[in-house]
Amino acid sequence: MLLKKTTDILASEITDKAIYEERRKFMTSSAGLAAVASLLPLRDSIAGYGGKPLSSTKNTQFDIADTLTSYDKITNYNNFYEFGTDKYSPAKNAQALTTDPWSVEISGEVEKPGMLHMEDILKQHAIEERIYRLRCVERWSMVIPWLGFPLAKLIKQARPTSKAKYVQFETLYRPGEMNGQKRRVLDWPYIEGLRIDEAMNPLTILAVGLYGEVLPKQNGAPLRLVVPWKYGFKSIKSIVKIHFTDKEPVSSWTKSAPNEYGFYSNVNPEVDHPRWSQRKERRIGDFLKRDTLLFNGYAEQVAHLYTGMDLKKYF
Ligand SMILES: Nc1nc2c(c(=O)[nH]1)N[C@H]1C(S)=C(S)[C@@H](COP(=O)(O)O)O[C@H]1N2
Ligand SMILES: [Mo]
Repeated sequence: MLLKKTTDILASEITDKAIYEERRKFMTSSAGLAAVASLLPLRDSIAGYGGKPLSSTKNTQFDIADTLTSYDKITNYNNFYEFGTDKYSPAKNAQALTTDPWSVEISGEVEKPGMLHMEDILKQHAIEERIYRLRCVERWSMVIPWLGFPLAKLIKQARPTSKAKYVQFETLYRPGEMNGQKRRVLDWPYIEGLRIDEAMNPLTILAVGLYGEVLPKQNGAPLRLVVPWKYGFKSIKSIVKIHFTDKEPVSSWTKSAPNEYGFYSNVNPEVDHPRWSQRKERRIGDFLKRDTLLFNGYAEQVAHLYTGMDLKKYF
């Protein structure tokens, strides 16, 4: 995500340069040869990156043929504004976050509001591995082997009332540990929202890990949303509150720039961002750009949610 216009241009230039430099270094170093192995498609759970292992069952229902992005890229090139506005700070700064103990408040239009403890969440839900694309609104994308479970399972437990039309999510507000929250780059806490049917869609998961291990802090430990057909910013990290409501939530990004970031934020090559086209994207690790797919390639699973809606109006 990007801030103001001038910072923006700067941020994307820095990003391109960093990728280029890194690539150049890679091409000319002896590490290049060894790293070729990591370019081969990895289709099995791979543990052993130093984090706490987490057992899971593979769910191949949504499998895609894309090559996985490396663990190194997934965990060192992040957007997590609570820990800084550049891509490289979260990997370092997020280590200050206390993620245990952790609990999530369930509130609003539900029959069973209350506090859920992270240990109980992990005990109650079978963890699956699912490989999903993630497309950032900034025109880069990754392929990530998540560990998680369908959000629908947690929602059903909470027993939403008939007034629960939307779900609002909130990230932790703890400026003592989240150094980025000392600056008002966004209106903290970070807020996101989904329509209840989007939240219940089988593709929508709460992630608790990646690459066979507990979620690294920079990727949103201990619990984050993953909504693969929407721009990356909808996939809110380090969730502490899930609130059910009859009103459309106003997300932090919509609040900061309503003409740029709408409630839906579905990946759509036909709907330009006011300042750039969304037709192409750079898969992190690739040199050439590729075409962006409608709903990030998940149209078959989710297009029905938007039948009859003008996607340019409801962007
Ligand atoms: N709380 C919070 N969640 C967040 C963000 C953030 O700044 N704060 N950034 C979003 C954006 S813009 C993207 S692209 C994804 C990045 O997820 P990743 O770092 O795991 O790839 O997280 C999203 N979730
Ligand atoms: Mo993003």
